[in-house]
Amino acid sequence: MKKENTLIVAIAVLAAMCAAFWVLLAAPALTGNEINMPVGVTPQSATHYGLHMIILWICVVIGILVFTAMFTSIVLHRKSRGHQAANFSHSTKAEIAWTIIPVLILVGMAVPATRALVQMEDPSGSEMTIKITGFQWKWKYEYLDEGIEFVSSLKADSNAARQLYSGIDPESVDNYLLDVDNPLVLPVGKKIKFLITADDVLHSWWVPDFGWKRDAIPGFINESWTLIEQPGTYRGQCAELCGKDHGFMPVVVVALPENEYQDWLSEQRSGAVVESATTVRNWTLEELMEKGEQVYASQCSTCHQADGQGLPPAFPALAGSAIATGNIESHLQIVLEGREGTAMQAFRGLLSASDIAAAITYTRNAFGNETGDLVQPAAIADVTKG
Ligand code: HEC
Ligand SMILES: [Cu+2]
Repeated sequence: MKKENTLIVAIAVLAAMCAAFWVLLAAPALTGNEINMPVGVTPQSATHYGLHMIILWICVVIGILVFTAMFTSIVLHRKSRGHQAANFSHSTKAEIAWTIIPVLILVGMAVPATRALVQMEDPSGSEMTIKITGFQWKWKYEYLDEGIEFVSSLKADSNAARQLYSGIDPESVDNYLLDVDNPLVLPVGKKIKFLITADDVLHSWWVPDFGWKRDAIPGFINESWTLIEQPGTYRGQCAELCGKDHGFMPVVVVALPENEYQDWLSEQRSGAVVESATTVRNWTLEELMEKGEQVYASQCSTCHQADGQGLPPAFPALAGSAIATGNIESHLQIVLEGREGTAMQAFRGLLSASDIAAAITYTRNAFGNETGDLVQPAAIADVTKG
């Protein structure tokens, strides 16, 4: 009779645990929310997903065995039933078993885990290299083999909606806080090496569908790689708390088939030609103000604020600022070279000559700074080249 009872309770506990587990697994299908990690679109992400599933199932089996034994003993061998404790001590067989079995399980898990680590750390055989630099609060991408580079920051509609008291419903913005002005465009089916660093503080470049994230550390260059298997748009975020706008520097990667990627590359190259033509001609004050307003909104307003009032003492106001209304030389100096040891970064090499000229012209004439001064892209190009 007693043996039968034990069996019944054990089966009941087992059944309850299996039921609970299946409810957990089925929940995402029922609610539409994915609780498992994504399978992703790269060899690494597939490896990580497989590894994660193997280890999950090992844990599930161990969990069911341990909890079944535990609850069976608690229920059937309880004191109120008058159960007598066994009084043996030491069992060499049991000790050998509970040492060897866990060691085997751990070794069994270490083999695929080590393989995944080795795969992750091996950028050999890559066909192109992208350098990624984290800034407060944007990413700069350099195509080292192509001589193309640009800055990628939060898209204007997200940026407008996220301002305090903007009155804009975030639900009305597509991909709110997960969209950028210039996504990183990459070809599919090519092994791509990344060199990842930062200009100011720690950041971390993370696209969940690629299966890894890598810290961006000032003064260090971290390496990683990817091989995107499916065309598409993949979104991620900065994954290292990097200051007040950490939540506003998303990562967007657009993966294109090789021929479309080549088209994009040649478009970028002709864009560079257009940009050098714009630096040669003279701009009007209206043109510079119009462009300057956009550049200011995407590059400067996170710190100096949309109305130019800044957030003193950390971020000075540009409205009425001695530098923004004073001598142009020192204004150029701080915008091009930044200010060592502060969040004011060097925009030389980060923005194009026409962007910098427009931002400076704009800040010298907006927010009541009516200097009437106008800085030409050609003047910036002269300084930044020389
Ligand atoms: C990440 C934050 C940040 C961003 C983005 C930023 N600045 Fe600054 N800026 C600062 C800080 C901090 C200072 C104060 C530096 C110091 O202590 O001297 C500053 C100082 C300045 C000053 C001098 C103001 C004064 O009166 O002392 C000017 C001009 C200026 N920034 C222009 C710009 C322009 C133009 C842009 C966009 C192209 C920009 N900044 C983007 C943080 C920022
Ligand atoms: Cu960051």
